[in-house]
Amino acid sequence: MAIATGTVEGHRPKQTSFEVERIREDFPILKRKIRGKPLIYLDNAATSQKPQVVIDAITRYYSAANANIHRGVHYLSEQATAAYEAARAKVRAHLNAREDREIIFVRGTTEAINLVAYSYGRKHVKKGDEIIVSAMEHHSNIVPWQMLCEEKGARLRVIPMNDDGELLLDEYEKLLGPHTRIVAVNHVSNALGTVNPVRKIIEMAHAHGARVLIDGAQSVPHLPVDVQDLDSDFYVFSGHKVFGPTGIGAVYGKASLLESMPPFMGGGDMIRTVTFEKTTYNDLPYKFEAGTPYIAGGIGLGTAIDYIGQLDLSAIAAYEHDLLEYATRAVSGLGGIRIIGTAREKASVLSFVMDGVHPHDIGTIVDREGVAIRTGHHCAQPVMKRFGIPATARASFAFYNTKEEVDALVRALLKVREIIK
Ligand code: 7TS
Repeated sequence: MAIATGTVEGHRPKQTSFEVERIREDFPILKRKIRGKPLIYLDNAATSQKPQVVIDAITRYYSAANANIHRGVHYLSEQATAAYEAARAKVRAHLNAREDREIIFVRGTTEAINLVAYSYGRKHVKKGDEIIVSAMEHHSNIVPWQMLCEEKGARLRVIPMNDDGELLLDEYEKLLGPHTRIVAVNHVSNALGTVNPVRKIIEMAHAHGARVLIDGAQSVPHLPVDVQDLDSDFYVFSGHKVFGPTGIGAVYGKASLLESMPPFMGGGDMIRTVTFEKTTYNDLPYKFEAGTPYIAGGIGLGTAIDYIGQLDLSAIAAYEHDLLEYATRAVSGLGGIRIIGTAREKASVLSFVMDGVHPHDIGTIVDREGVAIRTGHHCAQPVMKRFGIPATARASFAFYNTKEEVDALVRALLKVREIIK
């Protein structure tokens, strides 16, 4: 039953090419007008829009199958449990994890990193140990590690980057040593768009016996991810950036590591037995899922994964690459613009500053033209500091964006120039 599985099977056959106009039909919000102009949504790194099938799956769940999971023996509860667990299986398959129990549902990337830092980190990191992050991390992949270091008397070390926004792997090699416990790096930078060589980063960490967490918030929406091929110890992402709902995301962790870790939060569902003397914990993944989870969110995420699964992902990657190149050429062509993040390997992010114009003014003026971009530090203040700027304007793309929309951005930027001379 569609309610139970939240599937888009039967929705349409797997696509073998990529037709953007057809794809756009799936996203109702793209028909909206903003101040009388068509919405041009270029803030996909912050959150992506949702296809109708995802919206429908959530509505159908609440209209016809709402019940608490893992507890009831009644029909609805069994149906809701089956749908939620089917979503977990979809996430497992999408990341090519070995087992469903290696997928833990959380609120999103931020909670995912906090879970690993709190549980794995507090158990394994001791005074004098070192945790390595990179110079281009989102605050969510800095602050939890910093808190852990403060608590344990450990040290946070940082992989530097060059002026193009590429990590310096020879410097990384020098940071690695007997004290390194954890390396935490993003796969794709939200502020620069850099695609990091995470396979190599993981291999180098493992050679020193360190564990690796990859922040996949910006990669899962754009690249195929295979956690077994990467040999990643932990890989985390947010549902809302992969065309699913907000408030749901996942931690992938190798079963052997998750087994050895203490729970993150205590409460219902994560226990096997409770007495006032002693509590024993549930099996994976439930040990890490205390309390009633976001059931509709999990089901919605499963549907989002089905949705991207029936698209031609290699055609999409090529399309997005082409769109980014087109946008980079068009925006740099305006003059007086500096692109922040010029790595050889990039995905779907165009950050820039304009001579004499504060990024916030760029954002406000282009918004009047119906163009939604993000301005600010993008929760990556150390990146701004590294490039000696307070903020950037950032256009970030998804597969439903078009060259015409890039042209509209360029026209809006010309307006900025007209207004602020
Ligand atoms: N890591 C990266 C690389 C991110 O881009 C983000 C969100 C997060 C972690 C946190 O994800 P959350 O879902 O838990 O909030 N990035 C952005 C952004 O670039 N603009 O808004 C949110």
